[in-house]
Amino acid sequence: MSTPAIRKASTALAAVITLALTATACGGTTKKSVAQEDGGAKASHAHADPNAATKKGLTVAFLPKQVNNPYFTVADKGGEQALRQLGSSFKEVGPSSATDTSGQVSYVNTLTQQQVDAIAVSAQDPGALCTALKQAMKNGIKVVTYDSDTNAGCRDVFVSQASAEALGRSQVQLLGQQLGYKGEIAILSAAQTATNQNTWIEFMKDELKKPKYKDMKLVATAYGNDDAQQSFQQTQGLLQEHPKLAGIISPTTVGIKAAAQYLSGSKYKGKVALTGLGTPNDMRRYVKNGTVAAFELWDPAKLGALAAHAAVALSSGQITGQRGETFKAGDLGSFTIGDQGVVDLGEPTVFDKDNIDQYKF
Ligand code: RAM
Repeated sequence: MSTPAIRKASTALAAVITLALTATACGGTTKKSVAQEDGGAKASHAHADPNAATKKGLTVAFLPKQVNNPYFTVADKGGEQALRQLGSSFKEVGPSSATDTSGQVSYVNTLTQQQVDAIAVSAQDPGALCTALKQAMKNGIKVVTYDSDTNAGCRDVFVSQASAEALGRSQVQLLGQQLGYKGEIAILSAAQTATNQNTWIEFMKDELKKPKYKDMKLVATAYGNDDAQQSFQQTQGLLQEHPKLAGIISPTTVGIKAAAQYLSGSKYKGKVALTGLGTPNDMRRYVKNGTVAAFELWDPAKLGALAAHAAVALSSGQITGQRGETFKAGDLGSFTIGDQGVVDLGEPTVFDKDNIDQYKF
């Protein structure tokens, strides 16, 4: 799990290494990124050429956490469409369970054997895919993580839905507003190893330390594994074990939908607050029937499209994954790579009864 403390430490270490290497790398002018330092798999002398022609006829494989999760269906469709517009090919492979890390590893190995040009992967676990992904990169395959990252050294670029910090803090802020900043709360997450959910949860806990939340107490974190039935049962369990529970945050589209379904058919409807990350299509009925007041998300199709553009920009040599490099992503505009090779899609949208009908995903 990537905690703020760990990230700080690795950034500091990377800064030291960067200083030591700046004098020798690429004639003394090119700084090496964190991703390169702790990865060791990438060509250290690669230079980005922002004016290089965009390659066509590439094959980019999408490997979501879970193929039968509607969120990834929408995200990967966005990737497919962008690739079609760019003159390249899309394929999608992946496990049907969000806790099948060895399945994800096998898919990476197969894609490496097939010599695809790039892989866009949403990682079920930050470390489990690393050996396989480094092998892919050694074979010249560009690796983009999207939605859920690996450790920074195991990919070229992470295409993030929004700032992880903003996402984590804002879910607590939304629940705080709904509860008048009082009461016991719980988190219903996805898989216990999921990088994205775990990073957001760290920021939620940090947000809760602020004085304004002194009367809000996190009493439990449960894991529904992005499985509808398990998430439903975990919600039921949370309410049984914590009869004073006032609110739940579920930072997963599968979890929030299942929790809303449970609350909506129970005596807790309208009494126990629920927020988190959901799709407008899944949540519309629960907003309209008074189970949920407000929740948030980004546009998954745009996330997939941005991952596709990043993969093609990497394969074309327009970017290498270093901080400060920029690339164009069609209608989405121009993006700059930030610290640790992270690119943010943008700000999430908060949905409530007043705006939810404007969104159809
Ligand atoms: C689920 C997955 C995904 C996450 C969304 C919010 O579909 O866990 O990784 O980004 O929820």
